[in-house]
Amino acid sequence: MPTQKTRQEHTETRLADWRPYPWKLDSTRLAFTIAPQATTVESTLVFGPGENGPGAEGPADLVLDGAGLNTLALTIDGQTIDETHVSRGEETLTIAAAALPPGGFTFAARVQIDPAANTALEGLYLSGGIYCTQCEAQGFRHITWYPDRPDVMAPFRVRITADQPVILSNGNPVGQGEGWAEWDDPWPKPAYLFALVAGDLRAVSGAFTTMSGRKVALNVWVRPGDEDRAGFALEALKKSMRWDEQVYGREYDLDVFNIVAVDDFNMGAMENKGLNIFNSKLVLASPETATDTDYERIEAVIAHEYFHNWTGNRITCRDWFQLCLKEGLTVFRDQQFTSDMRSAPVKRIEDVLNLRGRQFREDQGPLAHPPRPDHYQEINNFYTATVYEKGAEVIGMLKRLVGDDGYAKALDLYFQRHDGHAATIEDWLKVFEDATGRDLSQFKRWYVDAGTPRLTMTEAWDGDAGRLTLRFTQTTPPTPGQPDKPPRVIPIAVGLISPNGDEVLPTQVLEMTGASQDFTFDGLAARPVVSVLRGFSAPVMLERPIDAATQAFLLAHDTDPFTRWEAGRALARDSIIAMSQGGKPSAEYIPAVGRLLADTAADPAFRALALRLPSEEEIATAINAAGDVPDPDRIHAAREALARDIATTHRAALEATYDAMAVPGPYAPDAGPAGQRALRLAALGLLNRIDGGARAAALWESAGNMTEKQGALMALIEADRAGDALAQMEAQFGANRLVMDKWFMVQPLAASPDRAPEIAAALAERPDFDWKNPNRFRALLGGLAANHAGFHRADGAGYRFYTDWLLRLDPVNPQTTARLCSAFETFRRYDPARQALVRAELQRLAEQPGLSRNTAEMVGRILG
Ligand code: 0A1
Ligand code: ZN
Repeated sequence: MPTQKTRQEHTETRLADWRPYPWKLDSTRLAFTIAPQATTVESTLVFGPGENGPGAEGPADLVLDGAGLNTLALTIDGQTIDETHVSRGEETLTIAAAALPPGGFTFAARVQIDPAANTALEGLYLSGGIYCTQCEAQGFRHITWYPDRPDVMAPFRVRITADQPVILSNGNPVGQGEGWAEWDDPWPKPAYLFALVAGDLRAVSGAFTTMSGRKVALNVWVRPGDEDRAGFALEALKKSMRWDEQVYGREYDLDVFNIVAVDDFNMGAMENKGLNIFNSKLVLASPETATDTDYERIEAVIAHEYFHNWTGNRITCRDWFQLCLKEGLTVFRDQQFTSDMRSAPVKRIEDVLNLRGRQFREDQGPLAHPPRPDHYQEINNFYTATVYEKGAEVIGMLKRLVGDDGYAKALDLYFQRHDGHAATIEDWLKVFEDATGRDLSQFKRWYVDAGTPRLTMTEAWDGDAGRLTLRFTQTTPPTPGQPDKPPRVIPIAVGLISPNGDEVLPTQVLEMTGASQDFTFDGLAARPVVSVLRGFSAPVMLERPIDAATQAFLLAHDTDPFTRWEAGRALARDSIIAMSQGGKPSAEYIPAVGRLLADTAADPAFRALALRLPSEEEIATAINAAGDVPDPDRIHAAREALARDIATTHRAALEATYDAMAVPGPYAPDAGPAGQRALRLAALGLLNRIDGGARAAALWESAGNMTEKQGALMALIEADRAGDALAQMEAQFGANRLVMDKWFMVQPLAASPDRAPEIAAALAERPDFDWKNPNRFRALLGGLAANHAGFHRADGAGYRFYTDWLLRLDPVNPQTTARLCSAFETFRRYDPARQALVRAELQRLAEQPGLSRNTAEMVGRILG
């Protein structure tokens, strides 16, 4: 009987199967003739013998990737290829070795593609009349036949004919005329970094002189009419270029750097060589349309994409399993940049909140995977918080372990050794080993093991000897496919504080390597309070027996801003958990909030973070981690009750804070005034619980910027009196897509849970719910999913609505559909009735005929 292959065997790609490409691609020439339904692509690829291919291992076939191409011609050295030498797979074309001169040959193809029909937004597509491309991870195969893998790198020369005023590609412009342009990119690159843009665009331009004195032309390309919202992005680009020179010694390497904003984009932005393409929400900003958070994110993403020029483009990834090589490092670099531009402690707290909210959640559920996975079905499903944010945390730990000098030496060696190549995590760790002499074999576990370690700390105090012993124990729960986890290297930053509040031991990094390990501190006059995991020195969950009074002490006295904030957070979290389980808030918490409000010397941005209550999602996560079943309705009620208690107790101080934090004068998106606005809105959020929305209504009327407008609007929705404000916003901004995305998002997000799914459903009926636009789709569905009690409503209305729309989007845009499936990744935390409801929805997805590979993989993994 023939053996039947399982579906999984058919579709899974494994790291262990990677082999070098047998041919060397010396150059790539492309000629595009652009038309909406029939764009012609002519490609000329010059191949030479590969280092590991013909000669070394004998003659090799030429395997090219392609998907959805209408192939018009295929030649080798100008001769049509005999069909007997060609075989076709699902997404491949194989030309037999017998048809290939072993010393090298030129492969040429002519294909036709249909950008207007491309709703998946992979390859060449149209966004609001602008032709643009998205080729990471495997979009280039939708453009033409090619070795679409990151380790095949070549210089590109591209000629584009299009009836469009602006025509762009990678590299430097080498010629242009009426309806055509030619671009040359001398830096060898893989296909995923290719880009093309053609359309009616306007540039907001500037210039940058590099450290060696070369002048670079900078352009931010936007649609006519959007020019006045592109200046901030341009300035952020200049700051990024300077920072990368000053901090990493990295200089830009072309004559021009172009950024293009498009409205239809599956992700945030893309680092195509010399031609970054951005989701317009990460470029366009004005005080009236963008919030402080938007401005900070634009600055960070502009930096992120620019930094990829070295960490991603000049040094790329050998294969997609190494994705965190470029993404973890580039996130780490953009985090460093933001810390330097703004407040480092505030940035660290924000990053930890994001990590815990998205990555810890991922690590605790069925989608858990290591930063470097070793198998996948659909690579686009691995652009995850684990690859990006945990990938960055791992680099932060490495830097903590080897020190700043060791890190700088290792990075210099990395750029020197791997420039122009496609590298691996092994290469990355080797430069650290070679530069510092350390053995990183145990450290590598962070890259290859999934799951968040649980770190337990207990204390033993010997008063006679003046000795404190800290015992740490680590365990990592099983994750899919990885039942047992050996111990990891964990850098644990510790400080000791004397009972009078003075620091007796400044921060020290303890290096834990065993499953259980003791660290001793001698010569102590009195038992100190331990401040542990300072700066969040490792991405672990820390458990320690600690009473509320000690937490309050740390909130008052800790010199490390992260652990200080964390102490207050723990008090708030424990209070809400206790209340949701029928108990009372910690007696320490509400007085501690009073002290925080009185501490006017502290940075407003820090105080805003400390004042903000943990989200319902965070509470559910904590209840689940403690082995209990979270009840979304009770969590919601408890959080509301605590907010009301705080507002009632501290009304006067909150009002004073609200008034004091008004920012006079014109709007500036800088960290200082943004922090004041954040604190003001945090105070408003609490007061809103007891003033019936009066203050929010007044702020809505007076606010001159979107930060305060959106804050007021959310508060008005929570107070159930937002009707007029929503109508005004629609009247004023109905034609502005980005502002209307906010309008669609805040309504299901801030609505009372008992109405959120119905509100989302009503919004989905509107003609301006342009659901094929990923931003609009994510605004509405993401807004609902972020309303914890609303999404998880016991009758399953949230789950049903959400699934109905995933089913509708999947055939149109599989990538965005698959990403949004992660809303269900936590379903096993909840009670059996909710679990059954989610399971039924996931089943409904799984059984949909023709479900995309992207979504099928996500649903399959979540169902387990
Ligand atoms: N490399 C980009 C993110 C990105 C990834 C995939 C995309 O399409 C599937 C698009 C963009 C970054 O890290 O910014
Ligand atoms: Zn990136």
